[in-house]
Amino acid sequence: AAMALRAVVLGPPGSGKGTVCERIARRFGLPRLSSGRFLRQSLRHGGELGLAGRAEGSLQRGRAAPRGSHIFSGGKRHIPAAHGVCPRAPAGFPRTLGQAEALDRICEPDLVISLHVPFETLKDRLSARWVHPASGRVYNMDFNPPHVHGRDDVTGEPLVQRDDDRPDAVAVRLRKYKEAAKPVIELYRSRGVLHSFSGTETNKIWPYVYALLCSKIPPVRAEEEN
Ligand code: G5P
Ligand code: MG
Repeated sequence: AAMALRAVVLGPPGSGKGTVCERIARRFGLPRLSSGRFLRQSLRHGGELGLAGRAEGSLQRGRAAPRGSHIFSGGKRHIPAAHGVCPRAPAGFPRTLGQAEALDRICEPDLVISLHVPFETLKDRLSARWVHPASGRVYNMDFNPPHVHGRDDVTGEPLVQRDDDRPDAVAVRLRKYKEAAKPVIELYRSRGVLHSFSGTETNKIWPYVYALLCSKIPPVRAEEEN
């Protein structure tokens, strides 16, 4: 349990950050975080993590949250209580150079996984995505459909589509991501911690991610079918 691996998963909207992190968390027993999920939860709970209310409109239009550092200051207070030490496998964070610098002040990531997926694939995936807001569980009508149409597998509660998964919002999100992520990716490349993975299917990317992680940290669970 003293083994500390601070992995970060970066990638455009729909690239499979959440999916990959979920698998990493399950196989390697690492706590998982998602900055996007933090934001959405905090909006739903009236901004108790210290986020400005105006983040909401931005999220729905597909823009990055205003004053991104607030995500972090919110997360910083929240994470240690929930997860012990510091973020071990956050998805979608850091998204800007400022956030990368803020993360360094807490802990420098020793492994950065960057996902590359063609735009057409991203659009198709996101239009088929359904989520269970309370738990953050994510489904896809083609990839991992729920057992009962439109219902969460665990609670049976209704699934919803995210407002920012509309094609116009996806295009805006992708543009923002590219702009902001470039210097972040360069930073990690220059440190020698960046590992990039390209493909149109998470199941084909995953074995490489899994092998990379196995070289750093022992899995707590054997590799199964996916
Ligand atoms: P989020 O929530 O971090 P995004 O836009 O970065 O949002 P998103 O959309 O959640 O990323 P993902 O996590 O990369 O995508 O992808 P996923 O959910 O695992 O997979 C997408 C879909 O494809 C799912 O339905 C999944 O089942 C399916 N899928 C996966 N693999 C395959 C496959 O191989 N085949 C098929 N057919 N399907 C597959 O952040 C939301 C917003 O919050 C703001 C930003 O505005 C962001 O857009 N935000 C921040 N702003 C500032 N700073 C930050 N740090 C911020 N973090 C978030
Ligand atoms: Mg996600």
